[in-house]
Amino acid sequence: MRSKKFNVALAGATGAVGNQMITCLEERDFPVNKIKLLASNRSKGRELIFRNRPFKVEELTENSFEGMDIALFSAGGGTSQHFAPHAAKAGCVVVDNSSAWRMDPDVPLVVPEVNPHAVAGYTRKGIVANPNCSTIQMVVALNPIHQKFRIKRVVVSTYQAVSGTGVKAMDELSDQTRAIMNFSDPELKVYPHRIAFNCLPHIDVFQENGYTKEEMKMLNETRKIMEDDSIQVTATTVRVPVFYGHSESVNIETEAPISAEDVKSMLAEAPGVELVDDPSQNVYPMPIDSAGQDLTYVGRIREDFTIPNGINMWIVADNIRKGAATNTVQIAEILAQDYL
Ligand code: 25A
Ligand code: L14
Repeated sequence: MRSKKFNVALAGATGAVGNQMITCLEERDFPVNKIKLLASNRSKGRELIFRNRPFKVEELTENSFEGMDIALFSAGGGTSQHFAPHAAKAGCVVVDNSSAWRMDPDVPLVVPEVNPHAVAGYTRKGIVANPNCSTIQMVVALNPIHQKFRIKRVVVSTYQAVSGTGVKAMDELSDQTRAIMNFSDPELKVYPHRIAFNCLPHIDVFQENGYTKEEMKMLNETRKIMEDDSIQVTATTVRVPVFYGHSESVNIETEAPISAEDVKSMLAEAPGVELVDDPSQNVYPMPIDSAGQDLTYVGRIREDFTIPNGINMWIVADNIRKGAATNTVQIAEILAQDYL
């Protein structure tokens, strides 16, 4: 046991992810000496509780990081782009939850169950990136299979919770649901269409190639984390009216012959994974059971009989916990234990 403690800054502390980061630091007993809660000037002065003590939220500025050791960022891409280099310059290592730095070749992109060794690369820019939520839960489940059977291609469709978009989107789903049940007109603020009682095949912005940015992240980030540019991923990402927990229907094709039993026995042992697969008892992963948990749940594992080496499965995790806050704090734990 190391007794060293760290000064920790949270940028975006008042958001859906930032709030959960506070809880994760508490639950995992992260060695915090001082904590500093940062957000935009809208939240300045608000009080948040850490370890039963109130702390005032301060406005995030370029000078917020003097004397801090580790900063966890979840305040959106633009904020990270601007402020992370200021933190790094002050000698404060950043673990960034936004999409801003993920594909920078000088910034490691880390899922602790898959590529913990990559954290070592933090020295190049003083930044480690936390992957996209949909990518994290997919690679936690697929990496053990890839190591043994070589995955050639992945076809994935996601069913993503509104909490990924932040607090405003959770309010939108509740407000619209309430409005519709009261026979009044639902208001549109965050999403371009109604999300209550609907599904939107649209997450993040559309690109010229017809895919959304979220869909392209699932290809590019998977390759970087699994350290294999030969793996193919084609994705359709869909927003569903669920508050917490992303679900994914995943089809894989492997180089080596593979059976459903192979996958079940591997995933039963895999770090960060829980097998939830007993269809005869109506047992399979669901987002409502994943909420508030840190594991990635996998079920409906079966052979794809339309190709030689194919498997279908259903992967579920809490997008705000394992998909964001927990994974970020796990990266910070590696930094604290092995590097700082
Ligand atoms: O660019 P990205 O990476 O794609 O990220 C986009 C958004 O996704 C969320 C996060 O939203 C982010 O803003 N996010 C990021 N990574 C994520 C991940 N891996 C992720 N979600 C899931 N998985 P969020 O709502 O969770 O968090 C927003 C936080 O960021 C703070 N913030 C925003 N701009 C900032 C800033 N902090 C410092 N400087 C800036 N320039 C934001 O603080 C929040 O903590 P806040 O003070 O802006 O909001 C406090 C409360 O006020 C509400 N609110 C937001 N906007 C307004 C507002 N109230 C009034 N008017 C507004 N215009 C918020 O709901 C919040 O409760
Ligand atoms: O981290 O669900 O790249 O709207 C951006 C889209 C987080 C989730 C990221 C959403 C995502 C967000």
